[in-house]
Amino acid sequence: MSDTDTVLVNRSGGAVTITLNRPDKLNAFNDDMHLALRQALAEAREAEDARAILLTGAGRAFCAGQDLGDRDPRRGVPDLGHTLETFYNPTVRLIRAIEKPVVCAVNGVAAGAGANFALACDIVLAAKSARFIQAFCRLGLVPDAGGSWHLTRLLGEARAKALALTGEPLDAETAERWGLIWKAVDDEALADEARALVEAFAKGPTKGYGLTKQAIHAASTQTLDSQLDMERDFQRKAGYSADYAEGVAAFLEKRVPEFSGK
Ligand code: T3D
Repeated sequence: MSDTDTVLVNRSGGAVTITLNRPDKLNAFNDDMHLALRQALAEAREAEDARAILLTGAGRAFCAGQDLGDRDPRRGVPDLGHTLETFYNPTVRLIRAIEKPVVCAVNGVAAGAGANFALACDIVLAAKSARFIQAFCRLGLVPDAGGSWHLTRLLGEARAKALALTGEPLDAETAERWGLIWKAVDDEALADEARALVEAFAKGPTKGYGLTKQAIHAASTQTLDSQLDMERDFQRKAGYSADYAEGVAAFLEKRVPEFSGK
């Protein structure tokens, strides 16, 4: 790890903290940061002893979306469909597919794809001073990195359209009240609260968490009937896990469970 790394990775027990690290650019994405983030997420996904992930930003911002310095039209017109396919979409798909909790600590402004990467995570905590900005309309673009999907599902069409068409900043407390994020916390408490959450997840029943994520993801596209079948199948799998046996044993023995993640 060096100060010039665009993404910093820190492992503490089963908790992996991934920090976007271009603070001078408000952690805007260049190609290098895209690839480094994807590699860090993929490694955390694969490592059996990595059991929970925290994504956050260095400095005063979480992420200002695409680095617009790399999009100067005087140097040629970019194919943005290609950049979404190559850089943004694989990372959103990866975050959703990780069968471990992914927490996002939005430590400051989250704009454009930066806001929408946060929404792709499982649990979003934000500093009260943070703002979520669907900045795309200011550039003549459409919300990407899953934004049109997450905003609409989490907020409904009226609020999704208003945020996307006006580009108005949404403060963290309103985002919490509207159900866009889990919690807005005092700025000085954000890092500790996020770390505590991820450390708790890192000691939790990882297999059950993974299946829970999958079931909730499936819910928006399935009928109740199909969802009930899925719950039956997932519960069967969860019931065979070592963590289920440990959870029940700990309850019966009136002690705190020690989950292995298996
Ligand atoms: O292109 C594709 O591949 C398609 C995909 C697109 C995905 C997207 O994310 S499109 C949306 C891109 N992002 C934006 O439009 C946001 C642009 N930034 C802002 O609107 C503002 O910076 C913020 C609202 C985020 C924060 O405002 P403020 O006043 O707190 O900070 P600032 O002074 O504007 O920025 C501080 C520095 O960061 C400044 O650099 P300087 O002047 O100190 O050298 C600024 O230029 C730089 N910066 C901020 N955002 C970006 C950026 N540099 C490059 N790209 C940025 N996105």
